[in-house]
Amino acid sequence: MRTCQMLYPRDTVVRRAVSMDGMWKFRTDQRQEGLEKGWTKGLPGPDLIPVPASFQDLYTDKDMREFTGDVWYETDVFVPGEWEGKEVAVRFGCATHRAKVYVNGKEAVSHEGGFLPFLAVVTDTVQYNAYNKVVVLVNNELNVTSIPCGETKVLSNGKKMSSPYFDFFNYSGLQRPVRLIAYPKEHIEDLSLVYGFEGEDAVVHYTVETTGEHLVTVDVFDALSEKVASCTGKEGELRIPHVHKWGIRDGYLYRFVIRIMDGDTLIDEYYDEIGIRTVEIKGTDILLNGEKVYLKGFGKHEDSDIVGRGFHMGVMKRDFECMKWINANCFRTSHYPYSEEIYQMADREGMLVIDEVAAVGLFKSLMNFMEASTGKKTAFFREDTIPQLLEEHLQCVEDMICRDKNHACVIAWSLLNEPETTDEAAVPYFEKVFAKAWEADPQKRPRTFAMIMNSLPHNCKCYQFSDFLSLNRYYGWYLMGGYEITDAEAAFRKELDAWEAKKLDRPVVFTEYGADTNPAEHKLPSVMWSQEYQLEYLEMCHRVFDSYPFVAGELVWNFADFQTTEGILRMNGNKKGIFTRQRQPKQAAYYYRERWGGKSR
Ligand code: GCB
Repeated sequence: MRTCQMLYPRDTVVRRAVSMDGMWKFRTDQRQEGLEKGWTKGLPGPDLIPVPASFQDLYTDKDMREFTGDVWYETDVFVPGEWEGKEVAVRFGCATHRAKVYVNGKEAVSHEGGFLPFLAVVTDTVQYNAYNKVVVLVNNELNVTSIPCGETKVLSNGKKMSSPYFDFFNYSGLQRPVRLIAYPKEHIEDLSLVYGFEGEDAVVHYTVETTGEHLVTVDVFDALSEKVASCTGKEGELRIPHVHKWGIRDGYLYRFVIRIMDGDTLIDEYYDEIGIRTVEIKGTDILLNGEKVYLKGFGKHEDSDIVGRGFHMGVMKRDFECMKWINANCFRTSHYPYSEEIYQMADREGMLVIDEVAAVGLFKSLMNFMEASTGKKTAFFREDTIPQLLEEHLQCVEDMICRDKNHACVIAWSLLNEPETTDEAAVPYFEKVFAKAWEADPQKRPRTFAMIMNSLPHNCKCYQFSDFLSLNRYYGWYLMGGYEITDAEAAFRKELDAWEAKKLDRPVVFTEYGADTNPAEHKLPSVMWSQEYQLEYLEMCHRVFDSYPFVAGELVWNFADFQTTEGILRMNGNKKGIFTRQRQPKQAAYYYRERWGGKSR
């Protein structure tokens, strides 16, 4: 278990969190000579780049944008003398896809996986009251044993190139905030919460993990800072009278303050802002606080001009404003866990989130979403690389749930995107992944995975694992697009009839449907890629959704246009956005604003 590094860094009486964001030294390592040449002690060259950001779109040179291999970052950080006696660590929001961290020339940690936080504990390596050198070696190569999956090609000129098995640009680097943190030696490692309601009150069962045996206290404060409940012990029950439940566009948060006490002496203190709500599936309904909700919103990406996948507070704010304007209530963190600040914002804004782990590309193809439509099978889960991939996948599921389990906004876990499911060999793999999520989540939230076009009622071997079915469907785009759209609608209905006939008694959510649209293209009558066709396509899909009572949500693909690898199917990126990459509305956005504003299924 790597629990303690998942707590979001906060300042309290006995904890410190200092931002290390800013301009860092940077260097690509084409010939992989950095280690030999001693770059762990400091980088040659004057180049500086911002952290957090993806490095790819900052330069004007194509070799930099496409760079695949090792890149190095360096900064100096001052460690205050008064921190001596505490644990000291550098906390990375993420390093994509893997990293080794060196502090004052010594390796502090090595981490695999590009979308979750990790700590380099440096208590005994740093010099106090002095500047310390932090060097990070980041590698962004894709392969089939780490998630997401892909390949690294070597071109005839010797340069490497990323070939993702997925449809988003392989942005990488230090893309999220980095902080220097200090916390007590005996400390709080984890907090888990489970909610129930009794009349007007909430009953909150809590568990606190600490590294010692001193007394633990928990106090709960409402939004006016009035204490509303308290309890002692590592495990217990808190009763919050007249609870203000967290809900859609009603992001009411309580402050939970946890302390470790030695008599009157404070050993550790941590707090979190918590929304109290329940989520469950009942028959074909998704219930929030016991009431049926219909999910309206998007599959998103962390993606914007210049900073790529880098966390940018302005972009986050704009995205939430656009989602509220259009009357959305939900988004999926396709196709990886997002930066922690985004979940905090969703908690505050009362926005529902389906949290997805980066298990995308588990289908051996560079264009899986295309080839799958043709019914192609690849026997992905029969490869001998699968045990290693599974190990990594399970670790990421555990880390994601550990990081995000206390967010009210997270209503479900998406454990894979568009894996191959038509081969029996997938079944034992799925079994383990779904069991891991169940075991890791104290709230036992619904689990799902996003199903590719060829995972159909008659051939999908894995849908039974999902508490609600998540369908990615492109009838009328990849299949039977344009004037054939009437046949697309008939085929779409035929598939849904076949799901209905299975009497699954579970909700179905459309986690993807969409049509590429050039915002500059208008054409009457419509052609594919025009704004008019996007609307016709969406209206067709909605006619279908509205005819089946077990449909519990529609998350259109995508919130905004986003960058992908270049190719003949992508015009400088995927254009299925309802907003442009600059977050301006396409015509379809006004249509959604009306549909979602009025919809109460
Ligand atoms: C999918 C994938 C998504 C793609 C999308 C598309 O099925 O899950 O990553 O971007 O289709 O636009 O083709």
